[in-house]
Amino acid sequence: MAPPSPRTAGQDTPLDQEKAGRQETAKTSSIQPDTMPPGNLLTTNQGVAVSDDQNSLKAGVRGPTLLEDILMREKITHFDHERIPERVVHARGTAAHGVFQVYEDLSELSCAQVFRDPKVQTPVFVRFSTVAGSRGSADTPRDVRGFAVKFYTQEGVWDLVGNNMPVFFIQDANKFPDLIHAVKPEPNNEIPQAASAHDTFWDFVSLTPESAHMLTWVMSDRALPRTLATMEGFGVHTFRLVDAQGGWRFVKFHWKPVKGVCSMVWDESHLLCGRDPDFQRRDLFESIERGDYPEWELGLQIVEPADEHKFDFDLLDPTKIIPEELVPVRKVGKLTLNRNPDNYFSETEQVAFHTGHVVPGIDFSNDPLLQGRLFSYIDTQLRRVGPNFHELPINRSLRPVDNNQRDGFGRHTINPGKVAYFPNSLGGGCPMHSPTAAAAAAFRSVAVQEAGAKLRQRSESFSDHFSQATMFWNSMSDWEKDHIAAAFSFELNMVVDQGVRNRVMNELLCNISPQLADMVSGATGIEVAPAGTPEAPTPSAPTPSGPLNPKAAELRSPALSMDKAPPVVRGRKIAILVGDGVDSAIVKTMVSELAKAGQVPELIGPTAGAVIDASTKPLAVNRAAPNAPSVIYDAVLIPPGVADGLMAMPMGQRFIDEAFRHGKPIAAAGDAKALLAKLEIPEAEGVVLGGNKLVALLLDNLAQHRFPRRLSNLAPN
Ligand code: HDE
Repeated sequence: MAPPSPRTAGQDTPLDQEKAGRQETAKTSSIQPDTMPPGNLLTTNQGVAVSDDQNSLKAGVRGPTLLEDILMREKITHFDHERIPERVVHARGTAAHGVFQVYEDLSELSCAQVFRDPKVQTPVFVRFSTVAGSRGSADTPRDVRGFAVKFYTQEGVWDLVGNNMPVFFIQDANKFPDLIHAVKPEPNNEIPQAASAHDTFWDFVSLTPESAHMLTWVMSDRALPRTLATMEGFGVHTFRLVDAQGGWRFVKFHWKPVKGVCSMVWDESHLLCGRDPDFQRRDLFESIERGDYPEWELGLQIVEPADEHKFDFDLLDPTKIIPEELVPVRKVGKLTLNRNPDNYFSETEQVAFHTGHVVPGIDFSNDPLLQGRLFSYIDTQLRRVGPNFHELPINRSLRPVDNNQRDGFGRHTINPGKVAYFPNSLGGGCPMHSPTAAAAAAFRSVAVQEAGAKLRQRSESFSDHFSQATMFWNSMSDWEKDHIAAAFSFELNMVVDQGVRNRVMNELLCNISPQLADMVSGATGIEVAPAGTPEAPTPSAPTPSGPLNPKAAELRSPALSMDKAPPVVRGRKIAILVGDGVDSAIVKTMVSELAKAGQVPELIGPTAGAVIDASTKPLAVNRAAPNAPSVIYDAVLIPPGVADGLMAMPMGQRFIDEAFRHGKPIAAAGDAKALLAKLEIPEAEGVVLGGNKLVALLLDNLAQHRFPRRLSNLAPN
């Protein structure tokens, strides 16, 4: 076969056409020189044209391959080195480009340029991740989600490396390797993948009472975000914002999703791990492609230095939140993700975050977890990506880098001249310190007074491990409590060691809430025993909790509950079940009404291709029912004329049954009554039967997201 003829100069490639109309930012143009669309002719890495890429160089057509085959050896060697070590945590991730813009000048809080000018759009790259799973694991296990934002500011790179939960399991960075060794697959058999439901994790946390608060979050539906666009983000630690005069305040960073916080139920996320392990990355990718850009508002909680000690917890303790009712979250700007990466490896995999990447105007607190992270991230990037990680296009600062660091693996920059030291006279003294006049533009640590004995000790002010866990529990609605208790029960029923089970019950759950302990006891058979009477001698926790707070039962923070209607209902995926004999005119109207309302309708038929409508014409479907599980949709619509066909179709029935059990809105034409009765679907909230108002009724119900009170038992089955 003749090879395809090369494109003529100036002709648009398919990639050029794909990129037309994309949003451009300073970062896009900065990485443009490194973005290489495919050219016309194959070359080696040295730019030498290749005449044959199909056959290796051999001594005779049937002879041995020659060591001299420079083409094959270069190609295979590069292939052998295609992987970099995966992240030790947060290996499974997905990312997008976007912009951040403040609503108003915040220079009274911070001299960082990113906060000062509401006209400036700062380019960002945001990577979302799970923590425990390997790179090839699923998107939707019960887990914390990473929410790492790289701001390419005019003053250098700022990384806000946060999570979708505002607290953490441990108070001191030195415990991190233990926590991760405990939650990762057990080292003898590498089981289980991406799951905390095993003995070593619960053993560790049962002896680490400071984990109690985080455990309530991780066992809640916050650990099962429906999409990445519907989860909150948090900087977790207390940081400092610094103004141009060197004045500073404490700050906690929040990301509030414009679409609201929506989660799945456990059974659904469990099923998704198998039915569509790429569910969340696909959702992010597709929503950006169709122009439904995920957005978050940046929120700040500001605490004046004089108020540092006015709370009944320590601001430096990362297992504590500042309840929003005590310090309101001020929304100061918006993050919009508007462009998918061009290449997963070059961008999403090689992006290297570091809590220590800050710009003038942002500084750290003494939170011992944050302090340890300041060491770990640079260390991990050196190991994972190499000493010149900052030179890779995705990591490169928009502001030119100028210093005397040289060489190392993969050095990109060619630094001419003989001067690579400071101070120097041979290079005219350059590069030199920022002049004092430009002091605000140079990084300076806040000159806070620090004095104290050298010691390894936890502050007494960190010792109340349970009050906020109790507050979290108290703030949940009835269904949220059911889900939390079901999650603890599921996990503890996976734990084999009786001592560990007892310890979690009696040393954690009983101290969080007797109600929670009772619910979990009923579902696991673990007895609630008076503290100190375990069956086996219990090793005591190395950092025991202080006395329990007698007022904890009264603590509440309504902002913590997810039992609120999402403010924006957009981009929901609606399955319209169709079959032969369907009224295609009605279906087309439904599709257009849903699309007009910003939703994503898809027609599901018994097979791929088309169904034959009532007037014997083909109606194209988007997917075949066996390949389109209900878990990937947010609601189901059963148009008129298909109920009889569905009655005979187990796959369709399973679809509806699952949607019901997962609390999703179901809208069915009147003739589906018998079908719903056959499936034992009662006239419950979120289930509507109707005629021509079906779409309107469905849209009303979509605004609720889910109807979790429909069934109390949502454990996997
Ligand atoms: Fe991380 N964490 N972490 N972490 N973390 C990493 O850095 C670490 C912690 C977070 O999308 C690693 O590049 C220590 C809290 C995110 O690339 C590593 C401690 C929070 C990501 C590391 C923590 C996070 C990471 C592994 C305890 C929320 C993914 C790969 C002191 C505020 C970033 C890497 C991305 C990644 C260390 C605790 C968030 C090993 C030592 C608390 C979102 O450096």
